[in-house]
Formats: sequence, C-alpha cells, structure tokens
Amino acid sequence: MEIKNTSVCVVGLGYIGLPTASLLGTRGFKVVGVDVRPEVVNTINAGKIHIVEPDLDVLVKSAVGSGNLTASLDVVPADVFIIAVPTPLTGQQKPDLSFIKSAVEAISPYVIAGNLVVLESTSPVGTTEEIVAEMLVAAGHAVGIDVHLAYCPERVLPGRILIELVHNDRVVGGINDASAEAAVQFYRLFVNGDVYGTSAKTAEMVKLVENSYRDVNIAYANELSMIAEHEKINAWEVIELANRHPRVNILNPGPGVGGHCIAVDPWFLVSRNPGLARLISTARLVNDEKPRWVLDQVRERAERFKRPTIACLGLAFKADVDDLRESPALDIVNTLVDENIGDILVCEPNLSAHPRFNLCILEEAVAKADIIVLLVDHKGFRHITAASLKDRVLIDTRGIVK
Ligand code: SAJ
Repeated sequence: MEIKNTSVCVVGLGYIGLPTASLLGTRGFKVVGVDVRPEVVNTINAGKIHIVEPDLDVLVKSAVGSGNLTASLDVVPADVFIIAVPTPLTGQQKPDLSFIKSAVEAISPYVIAGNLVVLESTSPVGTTEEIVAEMLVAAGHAVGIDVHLAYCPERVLPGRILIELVHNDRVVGGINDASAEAAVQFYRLFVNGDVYGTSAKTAEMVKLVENSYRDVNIAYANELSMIAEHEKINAWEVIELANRHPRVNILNPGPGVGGHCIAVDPWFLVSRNPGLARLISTARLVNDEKPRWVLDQVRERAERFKRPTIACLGLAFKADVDDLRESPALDIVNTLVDENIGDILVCEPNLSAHPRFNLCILEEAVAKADIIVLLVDHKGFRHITAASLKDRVLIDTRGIVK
C-alpha cells in the first residue's frame, strides 16, 4: 500500500473523523469524508470547521485546498473505509450502536475485494466481529478473505488531537491475522508512534480499559476528597504527600467526570459483564454522584446568607477547552439556577456567550460574590489566591486556590 495510490473514505466527520480525514489528506491520500449533516459537509468543503480543536482549521483548509479532501453526503468507492461515528449511551446506560450499523449499511454496496474496512468508533467488545463482520458477510462480502476488517480505536485527548493522532501508539485488531496485518500497514503510513497488531476483540477491550482505568482512578480521588472534607483536612495536601511514595500516583479530585469518553466508555464494559465489572460500575456511580455532593456543599454555605451571590468559575468539562458535553460544572450551575438559591454569576473564559447564562469576567464575579465555586481549573483561574478572596466563602472543587 502506498499513500499516493490509496483512496480513503472516512464515514463520520466529528471529533475523530474530521481530524483523521484532514490529516490523511495533507499526507497525500485521496480522501472523501462522509457525514449525514449537510451543514457539516458544506462547511468542510468551504475549507472551514464545525468543531473547536487547536490547529484543526489550518489542517482542514490545507487538505481541502490541496484537493485531497472533499466532504460528501454519500459514500464513494475507496481502498480503505474508516468508520468514525458516535456510539452514545441509551438512557439505560447501554451502548447505542445504531450509527455503526447505518455506516456499515452505507459502505457495504461500495466495498469490493481488496478493500480494508476499519472501525474506529469506541465499541463494546465483540462489535467488529458480531456486528460489522456479520453485516458485511450477510451482504455477500468475503470478510477476512478478500475484504480485510479491523478495529483501531482512537486514543487522542481533546485539545491535543492533532499531536496525539500522529504521535500516539496505535493498537490495531484484525478479525484475523491477514486483516490485522493489512490495517497495521495502513496506520504505519501516517502514524509516528508504534503500531501494534492484535485481535479485534482485544483492541476493543484495550480502548475501554484505558478509559475505565482513568475513571476508576478519578473515582478514588473523588472519594478521598469527600472523606477528607468530612475529616476537615485538605484532600489535595493528603494526595500530594501520598504521591511522594514511589509507587503511589493518585489523580486529582474534581466536581465529577465529564466529556463524552471517560464518563461513557466504562458502561460498555459493564453492560456486557454486569456481574463482573463491579469496581468499574461503582467508580462510575462515585463520579456521577460527585456533582450532587458539590451541590450539597454549596447549599450548605448558601444557608448562611439571606440571598447570596454565587460566582461559578468555569462551565467546561475540563481545563482550557470550550467543550460543555457531559460537563459536571454545567450540571452544577444549571441546578443552582433552577433552584434559585441565590444570584448566580458565571465566568467561562473559553466561551464568548452562553444561551442560558450571562457570562461575566473573573474580576466582576469575584468582586460581587459572597460564595465562589471554582469548578474548572482553567489557566485564567490558576493565579487566584485565598488572600485575594478576603472573607468570601470558597468552594474549590479542583484544589487550585493556594
Ligand atoms: N479529571 C479529573 N481528575 C483528573 C483527571 C481528569 O477530575 O485527575 C476529569 C476532567 O476534569 C474531565 C474528565 O475527568 O471532566 C475527563 O478528562 P480527561 O482529560 O481525563 O480525558 P478526556 O475525556 O478528555 O479524554 C480521554 C483520554 N483517555 C485517557 O486519558 C485514558 C483520551 O486519551 C481518549 O482518547 C479520550 O478519553 C477518548 O476519546 O476516549
């Protein structure tokens, strides 16, 4: 396989599909990106982007400008098909695989002998074999014989997607050895990290295990922070001192776990293995409960005032991004406003406006507040000192105010 002779069809132009399609385009592959949303297709064909990610605008402009990337509503024939569609959760914490099924249906008429099909969407263990392969076989394709099929999870961190897309190691799982080998060869064409071949089921589980590992470790930190508060000691000091031990590395407590990955993926393991994934499901519950605990802290402080002004610092799901998806900070601020327990001021330096809240600058929020609830450890908040807050009540969910 050579870059200049290889055409790629990327299905799904979201947080993973678009960076992948544009990276491949700038590397010289002929890429067609497919999305069901006409506005996304039009935006990309105009060389612009619909999501916020550092440097993605430049990459898309360059890929589209070179003629190597076009966006389309329809699938086209290609040598390699990459499926990068969302796998959200249903209300019952079960994976919704309908987008994967639609994507497989869409590519199936265009798949021919010699093609490589790769699923990148985060998926429950077994999806590549039990859903993708079965659907392609039912459509008459000789999967594993003359159509290679593999699972290759993305592992990029929002905010660093373009760097990590190239530099992270990749795990590529084939439905058989020939498929794994074909997919490894493909990823080696544009990834600088190491590319490891394995089985599809192993690669699926690797992805889920990485995010569950982080979720369990954050849950541990969150649980410690609640115990420490009960004992009236500083959780961050406890963690900092415990982390001086050579084999201890505790993560940071926060107001809960947000984003569309760590708060979601562990459920994929739990839903197939409910009796076995006990630690993983408990960690999910601990992290999901944390915003409620923070709200109790705020309510308890608010009772000391007739009608307090409460400044909420940060809305995003984590530091230095503008992404509000599954954000515990947003959840907390929404509840405070719903409950009308005071006058709520909101400061989110990464957003210019919000449909529900009038955003204000940090200085104004701090000056007017009786209670300050620090929810996100954005760069712009890291210089805040306890001394500068005078007699205001502080609830620092991230432990950054010294
Ligand atoms: N958080 C804490 N304490 C910590 C670390 C994180 O409360 O010590 C919170 C954050 O504030 C945030 C949430 O956890 O609300 C998740 O943030 P994150 O930075 O840990 O992860 P994501 O969701 O942005 O990206 C993760 C990454 N996975 C791992 O680090 C194992 C990324 O590599 C994955 O590609 C991504 O999920 C994904 O798409 O699956």
